[in-house]
Amino acid sequence: MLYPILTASRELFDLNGVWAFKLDHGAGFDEEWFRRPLAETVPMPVPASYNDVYEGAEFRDHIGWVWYEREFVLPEDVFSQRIVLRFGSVTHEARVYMNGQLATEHKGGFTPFEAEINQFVHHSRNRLTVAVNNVVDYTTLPVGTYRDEEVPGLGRMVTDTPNFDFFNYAGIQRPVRLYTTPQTYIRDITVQADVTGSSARIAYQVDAVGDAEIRVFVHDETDEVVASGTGPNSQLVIEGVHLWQPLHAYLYTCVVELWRDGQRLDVYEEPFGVRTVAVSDGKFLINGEPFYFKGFGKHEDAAVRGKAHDNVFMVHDFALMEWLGANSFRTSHYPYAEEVLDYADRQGVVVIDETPAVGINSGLAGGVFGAKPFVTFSPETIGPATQNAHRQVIRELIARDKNHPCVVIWSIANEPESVTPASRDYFEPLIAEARHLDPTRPVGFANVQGAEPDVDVVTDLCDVVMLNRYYGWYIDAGDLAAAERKLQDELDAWVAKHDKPIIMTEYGADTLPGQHGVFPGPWSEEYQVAVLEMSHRVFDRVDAVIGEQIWNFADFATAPGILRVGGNRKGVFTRDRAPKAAALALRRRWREQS
Ligand code: GCB
Repeated sequence: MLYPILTASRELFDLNGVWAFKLDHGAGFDEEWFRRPLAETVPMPVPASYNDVYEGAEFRDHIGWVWYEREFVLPEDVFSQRIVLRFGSVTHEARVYMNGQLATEHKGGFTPFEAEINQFVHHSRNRLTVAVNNVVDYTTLPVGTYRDEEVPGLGRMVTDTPNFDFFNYAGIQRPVRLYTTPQTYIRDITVQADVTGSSARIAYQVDAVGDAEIRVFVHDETDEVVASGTGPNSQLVIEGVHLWQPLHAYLYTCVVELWRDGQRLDVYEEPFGVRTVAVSDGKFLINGEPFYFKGFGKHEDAAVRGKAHDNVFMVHDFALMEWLGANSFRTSHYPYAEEVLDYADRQGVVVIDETPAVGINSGLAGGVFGAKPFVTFSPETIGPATQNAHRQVIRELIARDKNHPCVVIWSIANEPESVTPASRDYFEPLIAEARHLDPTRPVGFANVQGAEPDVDVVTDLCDVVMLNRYYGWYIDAGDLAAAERKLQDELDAWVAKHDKPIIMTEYGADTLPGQHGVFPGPWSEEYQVAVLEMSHRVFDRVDAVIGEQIWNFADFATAPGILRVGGNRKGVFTRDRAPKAAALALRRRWREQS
C-alpha cells in the first residue's frame, strides 16, 4: 500500500488536529450517532491514544466504542479527482462515516486503511465521524479475553483483559489524511533488488488502474536517473550500485509515471534501498556480510499521548539508540507507524518487523495478566477466527512494508504457544503465506520461555531462532550463577537441535531508577547491569548467537498488576528517556564492539 505523498499529480490534506470526541456507553449505534453532529463532546487530539488525555478511569479504562468527529471543506478542483481518505491506523476497529453514510470499516489496530469517498462528499461542509472500538478478544490481534456476564451480587460485569503486557491504548493513534489521485492512477509499486558484484538488478512491478503507458525511472541520491524502463513489470540494472548498509543508508527513488496521449496522468515516488538479506551457514548476512543485531525490543509508548505516533520521540529515540551504538530494533509487538519505518530506512537502522500477533498463549493469559486460562488454539477460543485475523495482519504488514530496506525479518508472532501439534497446524500455513508474499526476507517468531528446544514444534519452520528469555529475572532472580548455567544449557540445546542462527529478542530485568545496593538485588540499577553482563558473557560464548535485543528500550505503560510498578520497568531508559546505569554499560559494550 502506497504512503500518501504530494506529487505533481496528487494533492494531500492533513486532517490531524483537535477533533470532537465522545465515549459511548452502549447507545451509539442504536441511536445512530453518525447521522447528525455528535452532542456533548469533549476535544480530543488526533493522532493520540484517548486514554490518558483526560483524568479518570472513565476514559482510561473505557471498554467498547468511542466516537470521533470533525468537519472539512474541500477545494473545488479535487472533485474531478479520486478523493481518498486514509487512516495510518485506528485501534482496534473503525467504522468511518462521511456525512452519515458508512464509507469504510477496518479491523486491525496497527495497519493503514483507506477509502475512496467521492460518492459521499459534498461541495459544502462535510462531516467525518469515526466510531472506534478498543475491545480485544479472540477475533482481534492482539488477543484478549472479553466477558459480558452476570456476576451474582454484582450484576452485569463487562471486562476485557489483554493477554499482553502493554497498556491497551486505543483511538486514532496515527495520522489521518485526504489525498487525491487522477482517475487513472498508480495503485501499488513493488521493488525488489538483487546484487551481483557492483551492479544491481531491480525487479519492479506497478499496479496501475486505467489505460496508460507506464514509465519507470530510478533516481539516485543526487537525483540523477540511473536506470529506466517501461511496462507494468520489468527488470532494470543499476551499474556501480550504492548499497543500503546498516547505519550507512543509501536510498534510490523509483519514480513511476502513467502516460496517455502524450500527457502525464499520474506520478508517484517510492524510495527503496538496494541490499540483500540471507541466512546461510548459521549467519545472518546483509549484503553478504555477517550482521550482529544490537538493539532493543521497543514500544510505541509515551506519557499522555500513549501510542500515538510522535516525530519528536521518534527522532529522539533513534538518537539515543545511536548514542548507545545500537543498530537495530524489533517492532514489538505490532507494526509501528509508517513514518518510523521510513526513518529507519534513512538512518540505516535494521528492523525486525512484527505483526500484532501477541497473546496467543494460554500460559500468559492465566499468568501475569490475570485473565482466565483457556486452551490455546481450541475452536472455542483461538481457532479459525484468530488465524483469519492473523493471515490478514501478515498480508497487510507485508503489503505496507515490503519496499523498506530496513526490514530484514518478518516476525510472525510474539510468544505464541509453540509446543502443541495444534500450534504447528496453526502456524504452518501462516508462515507459508508470509514466504509466498515475500520470498526475499527470512521469517521468524519470538519464542516464549518454556518452549525450549525439546518441546518446541514451530521454530523449525523458520529461518532464525528468536528467543525471549528471562534467566536472572523470572527464572533464578537474584541467583545469576544459576541463571548463567541455565541460559548456557538452553542455548547449547538449541545449537544441538538446529543449525539456525539465534537472535536473543528479549532479555533483561525490571529496574527502578535510583534503586541501589552494595549487593545488587533485583530491581536495582546494579542488578539490571549484572543481568545484562551475565547474558552477554553467555552470548559471546555461543557462535550461533547473532544478535541481542534487550527488553526494553524504555519503561512503558501496562495494565496495573502486582508485578508492575507503574508499568513495565525493564527499560534501559525511563519512560521519559533518562538513562539508567544499564544504558552506560551497553554503550561501553556496543561502542567497543564495532
Ligand atoms: C515477554 C513479552 C513482553 C513482556 C516481557 C516482560 O516475554 O514478550 O511483552 O513485556 O516479557 O517484561 O515480562
